[in-house]
Amino acid sequence: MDRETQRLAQQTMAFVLAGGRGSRLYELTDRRAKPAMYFGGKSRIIDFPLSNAVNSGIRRIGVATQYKAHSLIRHLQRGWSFFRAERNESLDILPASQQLDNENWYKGTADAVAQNKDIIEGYGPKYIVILAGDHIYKQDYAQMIRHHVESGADVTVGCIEVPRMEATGFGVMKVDTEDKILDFVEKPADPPAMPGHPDHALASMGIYVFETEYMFKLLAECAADPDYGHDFGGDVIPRIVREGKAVAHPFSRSCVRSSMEKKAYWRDVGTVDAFWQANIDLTDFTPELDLYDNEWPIWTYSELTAPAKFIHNEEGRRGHAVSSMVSGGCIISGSSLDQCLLFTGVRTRSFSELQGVVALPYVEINRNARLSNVVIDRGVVIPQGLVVGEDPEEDARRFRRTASGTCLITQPMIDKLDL
Ligand code: ADQ
Ligand code: ADP
Repeated sequence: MDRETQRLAQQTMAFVLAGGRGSRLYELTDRRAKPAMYFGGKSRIIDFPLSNAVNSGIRRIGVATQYKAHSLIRHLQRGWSFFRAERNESLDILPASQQLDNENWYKGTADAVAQNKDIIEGYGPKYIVILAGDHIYKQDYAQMIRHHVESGADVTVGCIEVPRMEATGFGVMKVDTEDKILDFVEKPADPPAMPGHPDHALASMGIYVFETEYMFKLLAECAADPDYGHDFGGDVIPRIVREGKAVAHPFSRSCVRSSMEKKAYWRDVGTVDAFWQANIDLTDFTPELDLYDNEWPIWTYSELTAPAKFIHNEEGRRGHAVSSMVSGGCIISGSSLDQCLLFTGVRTRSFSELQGVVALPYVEINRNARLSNVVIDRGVVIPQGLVVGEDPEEDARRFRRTASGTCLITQPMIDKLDL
């Protein structure tokens, strides 16, 4: 990174929106916010935008929390407390309920920023980059801030090409040859295609760069509108597109790739299927996302654990795993694992056979279990002999089974089984 780009990052505050529930993860986000959801064996989703910010040279970060924020806040306190005031660094956790002058929770993403005006302005950042706390990707925000400054835009919106029919859940834009946004529609039922690419649409990643002063002036103007919905995608960005200069920043311009990664990687792991798939994909021979890239580390809090251990049981049955990722503190005893991803402290006991299992921390899998294509919530105890993945109807009765056949297993579902 050259000095000028570095300087821009130093003048920037990152504001991470981490208040959303992520309702399509069902029971996985009943008690925790989506940004606190686990990913990749050691991390939580929010570690990705936060690591991107730190690796981009941004040293001031605010995280707006709202929905079920307890485990998210605990994670931030344990893993993200290395910021030092004397080096002009800070990470502020900004829960909605703590704003004294307003008894409401954040009314939307733009309101989450507006309600923290004093705190943000107190740090005096020239630029602000607004981030969502719920996507998996590696991006150098400093490059995006530089693009913003060079183009003279009022706002710069991170964007990515997605299959057109998947774009119904995004803000979708039309741009000119200079990347100026000509039109922006939030979550269109029939997303407009990209010129020359009838099957693709240009979607907003929900990442925005502004000059701080301009943004607060604009948010105050928006608040005067009786129809204001307090949302960046729904209100603020369309208004700038109409009245000012909004520029699209293609993700490919600032995504970070290791020598192993062939394509730019960006995932919304917002459904049980997408979550299972993205985690299982990490076990591929050459995965699309390289978590072993020391040049762009994903910082996190991880418990101190003993190394993972693989043992024969007393009957001489080997505990072994192939094409799998096994975190610290796991003990694989006399069981076989193929294409599995185990988070910290998982125990698997003799004669269990696991294929395509994503087990969150401290799951216990007892003897003779046979599981395939499952996500198991933290701390669940799988009873002896449980079979999942062989009888779709039975699975659908007992667990949350998706249309493509992945089962989500939680402790209350296990407790209800008649075994
Ligand atoms: P959505 O996916 O609908 O669209 P939204 O619900 O606005 O996203 O949430 C964006 C981020 O803000 C998420 O990280 C969420 O956790 C957080 N959040 C939501 N409500 C919050 C609140 N009240 N307080 C604090 N944080 C909150 C947006 C844009 C689209 C864009 C997609 C990309 O509106 O244009 O395409 O993101 O995913
Ligand atoms: P994490 O996201 O770290 O896995 P947990 O799943 O342990 O967190 O818990 C998420 C949230 O739910 C925390 O606020 C925790 O205190 C709360 N919690 C955990 N277990 C229970 C329970 N059995 N009943 C009610 N709340 C719980």
